[in-house]
Amino acid sequence: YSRNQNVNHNGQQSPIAQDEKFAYGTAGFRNNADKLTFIVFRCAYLAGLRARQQNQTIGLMITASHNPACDNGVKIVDPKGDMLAADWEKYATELVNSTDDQFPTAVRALEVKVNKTFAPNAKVVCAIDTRESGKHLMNAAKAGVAIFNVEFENHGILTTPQLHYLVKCNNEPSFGRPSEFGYYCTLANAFKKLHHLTNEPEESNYSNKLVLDCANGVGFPRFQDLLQLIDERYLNIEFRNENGELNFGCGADFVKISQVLPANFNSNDEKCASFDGDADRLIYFKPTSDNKINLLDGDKIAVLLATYIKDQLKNIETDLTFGIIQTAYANGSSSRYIEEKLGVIPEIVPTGVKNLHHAAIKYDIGVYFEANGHGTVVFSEKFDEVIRRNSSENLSIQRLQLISRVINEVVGDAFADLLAVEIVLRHYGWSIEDWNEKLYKDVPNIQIKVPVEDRSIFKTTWEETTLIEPSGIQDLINAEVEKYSNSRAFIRPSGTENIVRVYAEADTVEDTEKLGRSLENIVK
Ligand code: NG1
Ligand code: ZN
Repeated sequence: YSRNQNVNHNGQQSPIAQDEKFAYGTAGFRNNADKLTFIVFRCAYLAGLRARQQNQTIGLMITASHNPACDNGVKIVDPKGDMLAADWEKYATELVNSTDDQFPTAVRALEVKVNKTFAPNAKVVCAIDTRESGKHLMNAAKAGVAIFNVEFENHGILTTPQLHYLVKCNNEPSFGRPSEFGYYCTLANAFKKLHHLTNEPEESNYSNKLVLDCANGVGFPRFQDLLQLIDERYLNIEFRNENGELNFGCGADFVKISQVLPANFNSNDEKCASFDGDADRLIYFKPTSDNKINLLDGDKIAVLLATYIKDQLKNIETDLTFGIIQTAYANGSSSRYIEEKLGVIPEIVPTGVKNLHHAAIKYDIGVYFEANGHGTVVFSEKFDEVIRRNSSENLSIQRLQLISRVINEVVGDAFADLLAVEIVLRHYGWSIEDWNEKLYKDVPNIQIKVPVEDRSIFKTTWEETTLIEPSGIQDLINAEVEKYSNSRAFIRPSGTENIVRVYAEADTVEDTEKLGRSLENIVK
């Protein structure tokens, strides 16, 4: 499992140049699966070391989410089920970037730095998504963890959020049973109880029918497992894109970026939703007659859930703090609505779940969603005290107790978010059109992926909306943005793909497209 002896999942030699560099990005390491064997091995070793340092369970998730099937990736999950601490991301990058000759020395240096006393609770739990390369990489992970004799658990094919949940439950048994079945029971039981406490209005447009695009990924088998515990009376799901090519012409990322129908959908379909390849993202959409769609993305989900929670809070006397976290990719209309109608000033943080999560946990109730459909709601200890441990008959308190259980507060989870959205739609008696029209209307927006040779030359300010390097480019962007009214646009390097992302908003679809394309030409 060295750079020199790197072998891909087909058993072919795939040596990695000693000086090829990799970086632990927004979602760990991602690359063509052929390159990942030695990376997973080294990361697994690091996960073992982290487990010993913490004397707790650490997670290792092998997935490349919405990337094409030929890619794979690996990320480490910290004891609370959240993303790896930043200083350890640095260790990961250093370790992976060392040459074969340097590796043993790098390992020893790290072991000296990290206190690794007796750690009987150290354990690494590992899961893969449905990619062909997964099993081979699982073996590399097992070998990496074995360097330290740390206990290793192979959990097979799981969604990313399921693995995060397992890590958290291993370390905090009071949070839930640390098993796949425990996860299904927690979600399904809370959902069914909340269903009973939800009074659908007499004149309701809600329908429990949903057509679900599984991105040909892990969402299909695992959501079916969950539905074993939820009767069709509650939720009637028709699955599409179950076993074809992963993320190909389908899935949440495809639908969000291209804003067209995914494969195998048509304009007669009513309420539709897409998971991404590892089922941590969820978006909804309604086909329109011209084979396009009305998209209900992470921003729409955030506002829907926030509206419900705020409505319940109105019936309770409490001083719980409430926050909503977004990124620069949030649709301008959603941010304005949150401020004007929900009375909350949304906090804008850099892209990447960990940034949103860290900002959200400062509130008693913190709603965070990326526009791409990744997000959740987190709850504080004070919420536990005031709401969860309150045995009151107050219906709103009971609903908040249950919605906080339906939602997977450990991490953004497409399954949990889907259950929460369905409950809330039923509560208001809304069809997908009602949801789309009654809150706010998106301003036209476009996202373009521009392939570049070296994305590391692009540097932005903290909130990512201004380019600092290469110098001069931001002036060109500003000049373009000024040409259109109510416009906003920025360029930022992706942390997961070798591209820069262009984002633009303007008054009309045509102007948005023009603005986006002009920025694309600037970086090309
Ligand atoms: P990058 O490639 O850094 O933009 C993308 C998403 C993130 C996050 C990660 C991890 C956008 C604009 N970016 O990151 O939000 O989900 O992937 O999957 O959607
Ligand atoms: Zn994902």
